[in-house]
Amino acid sequence: MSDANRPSARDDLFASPLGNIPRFAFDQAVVDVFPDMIQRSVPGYQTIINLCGELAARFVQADSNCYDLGCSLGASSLAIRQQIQQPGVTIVAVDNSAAMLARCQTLLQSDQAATAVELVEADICDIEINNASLVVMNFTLQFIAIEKRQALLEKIYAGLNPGGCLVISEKLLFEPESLNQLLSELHHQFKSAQGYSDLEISQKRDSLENILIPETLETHINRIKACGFNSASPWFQCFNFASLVAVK
Ligand code: GEK
Repeated sequence: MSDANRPSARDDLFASPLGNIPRFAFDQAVVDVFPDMIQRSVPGYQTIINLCGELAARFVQADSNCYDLGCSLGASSLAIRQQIQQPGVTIVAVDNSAAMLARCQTLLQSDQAATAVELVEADICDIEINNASLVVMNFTLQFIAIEKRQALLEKIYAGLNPGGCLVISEKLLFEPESLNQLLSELHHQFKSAQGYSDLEISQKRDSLENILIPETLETHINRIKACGFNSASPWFQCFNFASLVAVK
């Protein structure tokens, strides 16, 4: 387990009654508890991060770039970095939260792996992607406005080299609503088992309303294919969280 996902200060940001629930933001308070928050909120998070390393070992080409879009504290970048044997590779880790990147920089400095990591503070919709052999977007697309998602995926497809790999991990929406309700309740049970109270779960949900916008698996796969990928498939799912892989 890398430092970026080693349990941190305990996430109790939503533990007390908040009255007016603030809109969720990736600010310093979230940074301080982020590893604990994401591991106790996203079922399968660590499995997905580890798999990104496995995919890096398989797909990363010499003298190419890997992109970690919405890198937060760099957990995916570190997992990838530890598996790269090829020379001339740069991992470009992008996030638009200055607080996340400042902590990410510190964590990267304590990692000894040889591959270069370039941290970029930017909106992932505004960056260039080129000469990519691996693009990882773990739980980030869900924070991008729906109308910008197609263009972002098209840019990624254009920037990937032939044989390059895209990983997208997301919270999912289900149809019909009864199925969505079931999977949401199972996720709620998961969070309860991780020690979150009903109040914490409901205040966090309200805080993320209209900020984290999930879509169905079918919508994701159709979009990925519409960008030019021949195929895409979930390789992991637990309740309403899944990770998809597509190869150019
Ligand atoms: C991990 N991948 O640990 N441009 C750049 N960054 C953004 C944007 C944007 N438009 N919108 C949100 N972010 C990580 C976890 S967290 C997921 C990713 C979560 C960033 C935001 O600042 C945050 O750091 C990250 O995307 C989402 O594997 O907290 O649920």
